[in-house]
Amino acid sequence: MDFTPFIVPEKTKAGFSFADTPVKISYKESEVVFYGVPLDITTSFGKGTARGPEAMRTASARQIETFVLDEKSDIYDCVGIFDLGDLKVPKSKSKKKVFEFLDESIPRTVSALRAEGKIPVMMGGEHTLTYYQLKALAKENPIVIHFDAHRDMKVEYDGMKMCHTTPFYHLLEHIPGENIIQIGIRQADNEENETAARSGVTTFDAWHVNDDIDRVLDHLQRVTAGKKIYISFDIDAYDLPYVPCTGTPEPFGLDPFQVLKMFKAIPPSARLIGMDMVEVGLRNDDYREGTLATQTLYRILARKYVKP
Ligand SMILES: [Mn+2]
Repeated sequence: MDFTPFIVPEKTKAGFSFADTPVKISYKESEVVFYGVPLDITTSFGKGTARGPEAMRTASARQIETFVLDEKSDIYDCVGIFDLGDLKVPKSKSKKKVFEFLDESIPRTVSALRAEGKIPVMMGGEHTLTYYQLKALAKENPIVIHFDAHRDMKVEYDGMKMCHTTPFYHLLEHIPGENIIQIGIRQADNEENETAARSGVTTFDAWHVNDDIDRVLDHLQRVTAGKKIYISFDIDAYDLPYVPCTGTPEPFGLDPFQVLKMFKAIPPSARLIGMDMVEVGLRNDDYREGTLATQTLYRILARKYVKP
């Protein structure tokens, strides 16, 4: 594993590893490997997601117990967590140069982690980043569970092919639409809806979840049994009052109990091969989103499908 493209957690803005503990576990002992990408160059409305990794590291290291009360177990008894730190994204004015760097460094990191049997967890940063991580995992043929208020399936936006509203359109070149489940959707344009329908993407919009969650749970249980899975979680899948810092919050969203039910519907026979938590913001020392993002990640990490 090449550690050089990363700033070690102690030298990041937070100054801590994710879920920091007094006795650190080594990379070798770990099963789940976190890394941050503090990228915020194409977001169109609210800024602040460059501080997402900082929000999650600080909340997890300083505020949140590693004991997960509803699981009656410590997160470290569930999985070994190691944090690589933040990817050193070049400070270039050219978005093209930055994306070329990401397109090379993220797949290389993810492939190296998978070759060593690790589960990569990316802390964003804007949702654009999911494209680079998930593209590298496409050959493992995962079922992709995408929690978001938005489809992120625009062909381009503001003249940009790669940006925070387009990753899932471009991922359709690498992942069959039939293997993608979008949950919590409540904003998209008609073209995105048509792209999703034409590609065979399964959609449970926020009203589906609110009106009949059992149907969603049945589906998740059925299609993920015995399969490799990837979870992409945009924090704005949660309802607007839960997410005071993210760039594009939306009403009619999910609540944490609904999200937990969905994580629990995925059976132990599924196997997580990677995940990301993106669009988390930090403003005015408001760690509510960092806390919610961390607690969401803990609820996934406590599940049996997180064993390598
Ligand atoms: Mn979103």
